[in-house]
Amino acid sequence: MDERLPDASEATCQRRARTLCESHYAESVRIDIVTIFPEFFSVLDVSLLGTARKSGLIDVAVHDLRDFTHDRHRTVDDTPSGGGAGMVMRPEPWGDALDAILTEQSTVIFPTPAGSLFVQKQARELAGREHLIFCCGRYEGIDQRVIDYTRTRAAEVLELSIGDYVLNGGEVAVVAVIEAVGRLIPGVVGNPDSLVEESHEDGLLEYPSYTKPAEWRGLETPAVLLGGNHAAIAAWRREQQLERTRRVRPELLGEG
Ligand code: 6GU
Repeated sequence: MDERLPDASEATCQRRARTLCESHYAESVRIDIVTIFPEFFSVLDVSLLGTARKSGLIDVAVHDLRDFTHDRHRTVDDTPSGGGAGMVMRPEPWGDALDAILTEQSTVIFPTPAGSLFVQKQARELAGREHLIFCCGRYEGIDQRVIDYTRTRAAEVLELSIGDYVLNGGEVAVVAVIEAVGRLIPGVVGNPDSLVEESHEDGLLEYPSYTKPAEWRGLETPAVLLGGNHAAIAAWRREQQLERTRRVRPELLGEG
């Protein structure tokens, strides 16, 4: 059967388009998540990412870390060596979970407030990987030997933070990273043009947007946007990007 016939499913067409024009991207991106709160990740069933999963562009599996424990209480944590507050996740369940999931092609991500800052450039890099594993720590973190051991087994290991504040665990951060990465996988966002003029894509914040009506509650849409002069509109938007970035995030311009 000629696979170009219109009865090929939309997913098949999208996969083929990706294979043809973006040959460095895998057929489908596989994502494994290890967590003690699998139910947290039901959010990945909805919206854009839910659609991408149903169409086979992203293949997500969520694993319960407690399934890799061997004691009656399904223990995952213990007191910190050397003393101190809180609890640390024991290495054994993590080792067994990663043994079951990891390959030499895997990129393994440990979300932690002690990691390097996750930024758009990294989202673009991760969108080109074929297998991502997210290891969600809770409590005071995971025994460091898990991360050090995994570095000897995986293609790459990253410790990533999503910002300078503390969350109770990596789950919310992982949802944020998966959304940022997932929308850059070819075929996930219907119109790829909408990925171009966004905040952070060119190192600047996005310009302000307006739609109809031209006047609302006494507030006018800037006249330049209604004049049809495309060069003038592009110049105005660039100016707005620079003004906004300088005001809100001067460090992005090296002016911090
Ligand atoms: Cl990745 N994890 C936790 N627990 N807190 C964070 C974070 C990650 N990024 C910022 N705060």
